[in-house]
This record gives sequence, C-alpha cells and structure tokens, in this order.
Amino acid sequence: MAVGTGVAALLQGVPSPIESVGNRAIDYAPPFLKEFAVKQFGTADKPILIGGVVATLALLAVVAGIIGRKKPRVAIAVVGVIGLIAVLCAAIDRTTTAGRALTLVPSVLTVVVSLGALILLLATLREREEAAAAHPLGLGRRGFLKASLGVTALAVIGGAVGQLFGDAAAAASRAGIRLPGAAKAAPAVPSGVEVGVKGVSEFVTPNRDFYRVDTALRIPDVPAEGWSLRIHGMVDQELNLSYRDLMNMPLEEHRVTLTCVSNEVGGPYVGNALWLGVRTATLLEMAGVQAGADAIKSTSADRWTAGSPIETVTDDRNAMVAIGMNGEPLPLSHGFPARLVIPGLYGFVSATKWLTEIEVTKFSDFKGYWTTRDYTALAPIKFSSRIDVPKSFQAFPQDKVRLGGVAWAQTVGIEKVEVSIDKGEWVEATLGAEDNNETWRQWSYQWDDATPGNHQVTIRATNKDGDTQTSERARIRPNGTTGWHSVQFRVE
Ligand SMILES: Nc1nc2c(c(=O)[nH]1)N[C@H]1C(S)=C(S)[C@@H](COP(=O)(O)O)O[C@H]1N2
Ligand SMILES: [Mo]
Repeated sequence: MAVGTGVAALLQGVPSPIESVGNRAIDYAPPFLKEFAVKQFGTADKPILIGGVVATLALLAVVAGIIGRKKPRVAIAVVGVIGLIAVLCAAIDRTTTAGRALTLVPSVLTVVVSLGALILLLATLREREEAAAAHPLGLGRRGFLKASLGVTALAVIGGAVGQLFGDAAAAASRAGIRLPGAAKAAPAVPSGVEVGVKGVSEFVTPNRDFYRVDTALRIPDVPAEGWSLRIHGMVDQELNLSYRDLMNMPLEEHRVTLTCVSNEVGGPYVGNALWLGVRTATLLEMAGVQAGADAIKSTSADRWTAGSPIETVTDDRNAMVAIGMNGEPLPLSHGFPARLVIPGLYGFVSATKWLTEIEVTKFSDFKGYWTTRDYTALAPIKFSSRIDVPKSFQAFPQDKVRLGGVAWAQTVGIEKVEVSIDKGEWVEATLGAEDNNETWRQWSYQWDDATPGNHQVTIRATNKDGDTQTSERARIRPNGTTGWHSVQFRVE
C-alpha cells in the first residue's frame, strides 16, 4: 500500500490503488447506500470510505497472516486475489487523467511488493519455527516485529505523500494565474442583502465555507496549461479552447446560488458565489447549435457527466463556463481550471467541475452520471428556505429573540418568507434586499412577544410566480427534497 500510494502520488493524474478501489465502490454503490452515506456522514463520507477500504485490507491481511502460518499458499493466494482486484479497479478507473498503462503501474507494483513482503515474512516465521540457524532471509522474532512496523510506517508515509502531492501540478498552476478583469462586471452587492442577524449564512459564501459535493476521492490534478475545453457534437464547427483562449474572451461576472439535490430540508448544501466566466450561450453561438439538439452533455477530467437542457445554456439566464470564484481562480475542489454553472438546476445536472467537454446532443442519446443511478434527467431546483438562527435548542433572552436564515428560488426569485411559531398563524418575515433572481435572499424575524419556555419555529417561502413551498415531504431521490424546515429553541 505504501508503494502503491507513494508511486501514484508521483505520477500526475494517477489514482492510488486504494483510491481506484474506492472509486469503483462509489460508482457501483446502490443509490440508497449513497443517500444513506451522505445523510449519515455528510462530506466526511470520503475519508470514511477510504478508511473502510484500508480497514478491510488490514482485516484480510491479518486473516492471510494467520492462515499463512499453517498454509502459506492460501495466504499468497489471498494477497494475490486482493492485488488482482486492485489491478482490475485501476484498469477501469474512470477518474484517471493519465494514460491507462501508467494508471496500472501503482497497482502492479503493489502486487509485486506485497507478495514479496509476504513471502519474506512467511520465510522468517518458518525459520523461527524450525529453529534454524542463520538464514539469508531470516529476521528473527524482533526483526519480524520491526519489519511489520516498518511496512506499516511506510504505508502511512506513502498515504501522506499521496495526500500532499496528489494535486501538486494543479496547485502550482493555479498559484501562477492572475485573472483578468471582467468585460461585464457584476453590479456591487446591494446594501441591505444582509439582515444583520448573527449566525445567518453570509450573503456571499466565502470559498473556504462553500459546500463541496462530488464523486472525486482525489481532486483531479488538472493544470491550466495543458487543459482544453472541447465543444463538439451537433454543432457546425467544433471548438477547442485553451485556458488562455477563455481568458481572452469577453468575461462576465455573476452571482449565482448553487444547490445540491442531496440537500435535506434545512441542509447545508447550498452556497452563493461570484462567478467569473464566459457565457455558454456565447460559446455555443460560436460553435453553432444544429437543429434537433435538445441537450448538452458535459464531461469532467475524471469522466463524470451531466446532462442539461439546451435552453438552459442558451437562454438569458447567466449560464457560464466559470474560471473564477469570488475573485480567485476556481479552488481545486470547486473545479479548477474550469467548471459549468447553470442557474436554476441542481448541481448533478449542471455544475460539472474540472470541465473538459461539452457535447451538443439529444437527451434520447445519453444519460448523465446520476441519471443512470435512479435520479431524473431533468432537475430544476425546488425553491426552498432554511432557518440558520436558531440552531437546534439555542436559547435566547426573552427580549432578544431574532431569528433568520436564507431562501432561494433560482431564476424566479423569492417573494416572501413566512414564519410560524409553535404551529401558530403565519407571519411575514422581513426580507433582505434582493441581489438578483439567481441568488438566495436572507430573511429575519423579530419575535416581540416571546414567552419563556420551549418553542418551535417553522418557515415557508413563496416565489415570484406566487407558489408557496409545500409541507409535503419529498425525499432526495429522484429529484430533490420538499417540506418545511422547523427548529426547536428556548426562551429564557
Ligand atoms: N466532475 C464532477 N463535477 C461535479 C460533481 C461530480 O461528482 N464530479 N458533482 C456535482 C454536484 S452533485 C454538485 S451539487 C456540484 C457541487 O459543486 P461544489 O462542490 O463546487 O459546491 O458539483 C457538481 N459537479
Ligand atoms: Mo449535488
């Protein structure tokens, strides 16, 4: 494992054997399991999966070791089969950005080294049991312990090296980039978007706080220098754009709120950022969309795909190929060097990170990654609202009960937010100023006649089409949750 992880870290774009096994687990996991993992572990699901793979391996190694004392061949077979699985997973790992042969190197080396180490350790044991004198491979009892500890330490170091250098090329590339100004800059954030309640999500989400959701165990290592975006399919003229090409095109800045379909009512997978990029409509006009096309299929460097309706990337909403986020080049975890942003659609059908390809096509000819896994092909964001203050069981002094949160209805806009305390009548909350209809809006509510004791607050939003959030609960799968957010709190 040490060798596999360490070598993979040195080969740009090559996943380690552990990551390749984890990647297969992610792709083959039944949707209910993924839903469970997101719910239980949130964004810790990745370290937990890696931990699971490592723990399983450790367990199998222990079993192989115990059996090996009596039946060395069985132990060798167990390690051989584990190694073969690793090689197979590397052979079909969609996430590699290197050549296939190079991608096999870490797992093949892992097999060779682990078999070698096992044979060495078995020989040592046998020697001890036979009480033989000097043996060329013999290590003795202490030596055996030391060798085992040494292998473990190497594995840990290999893992650390992998973590440190896994995205080194992209990080160096990003550090050298200075973004040009926008030809069309976003208007200043209107005053009054913040309602001034401490604990309410900042109107523009700082990059470090922006939620992250993707299938990538390791961030694809994509330097801007070698990167290109290919626009092809049902177009008059195929385009191949470098990062520099994009930088030299008319860049626009827009604030857009992204939302993940996996966001539970009241959940954290929503964030608002200032994106800098080129309108997809401009790019598709350059390419020339042919009649009959109704979709784009976007693909990432790690071979993840999303399908979006053609009108959502050609109408006048601010759909972009973005290269900047809140004044910086895209952070590595948010899609460096470039990503898709389409207002109004859940991320799984719109927000492709580490973007490399846009194919103009028809929905009848393909399915995006999550659409082959029980999610729908079309997935507009269901407008929703969230209570940020109070947190569960927060206590307030009786004269200072100020509640607040956010509400979003991308491409339509939020008309009002209503609050109900202890299932009482609905009262209108105060809305923060609107930035644009693609961003969320803050709300606040001052409860003046608060009474001491335990209470519950519930909210619901109404969008500018006049629709009010339904209380009916819908699950995440197949196209997003509905229902009202409620929180318990105390007044003292
Ligand atoms: N390459 C790639 N892009 C992806 C995904 C992914 O798994 N792989 N996940 C999508 C999903 S489900 C969401 S909600 C958004 C999240 O974007 P963020 O992590 O920048 O918030 O990215 C989208 N883009
Ligand atoms: Mo998502």
